[in-house]
Amino acid sequence: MARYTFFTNPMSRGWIAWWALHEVGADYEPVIVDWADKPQGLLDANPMGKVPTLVHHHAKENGGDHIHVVTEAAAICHYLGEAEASNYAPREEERADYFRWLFFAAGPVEQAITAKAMGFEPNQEQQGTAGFGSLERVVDALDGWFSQHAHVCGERFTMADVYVGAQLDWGLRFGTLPTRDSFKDYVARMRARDAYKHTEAVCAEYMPEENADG
Ligand SMILES: N[C@@H](CCC(=O)N[C@@H](CS)C(=O)NCC(=O)O)C(=O)O
Repeated sequence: MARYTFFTNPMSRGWIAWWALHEVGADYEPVIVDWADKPQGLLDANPMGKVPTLVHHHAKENGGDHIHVVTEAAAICHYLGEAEASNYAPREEERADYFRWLFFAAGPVEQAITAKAMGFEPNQEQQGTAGFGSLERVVDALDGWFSQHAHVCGERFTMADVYVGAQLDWGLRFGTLPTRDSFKDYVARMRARDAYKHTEAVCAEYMPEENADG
């Protein structure tokens, strides 16, 4: 049995965890989820029935014989960095930037993009209550950071770049984020990574035919 069972779908946020699995070189078995007929194994692991969902099998021979379930793409990125003892987990001096932007991307960035896509734009008063403020403020904050830093933690790539990079990548690809030079440069660096390119190739194999070219 593979070390991880990975519930995913090629047309989903599962892509982020897929990329993370490849960055750390994890041993995993993908289970492609049909939205209309979700496998019981997914529903048992995650009552939300959402992907990505990762099941970490701890083998008896390693003193284990139990599983750990990790959901939420951002959590999966970090978990894999630690569990696989990856060089991409944050170092002591990187933790502030790492957690700050990882949580910023999973919270305010995701909420701001979703709210706008669904037709909700908070007025001035509502911006004080909405955790993301407004999409413009979120975008300016990210632009400010990536105009000064090559990665979330500066010079070095970490697992936070998988999540933040995927958010910006998708934002530019689908036009849900405005184009800024800093975003384009950062995303180009992410797309040039071997694990990113490998994920594109692997994912394409599972893509339904009508979406395979685009
Ligand atoms: N907060 C979750 C969101 C996961 C999510 O919404 N996944 C969607 C696909 S992108 C899904 O599984 N949708 C199927 C459903 O809700 O039934 C994360 O960041 O991983």
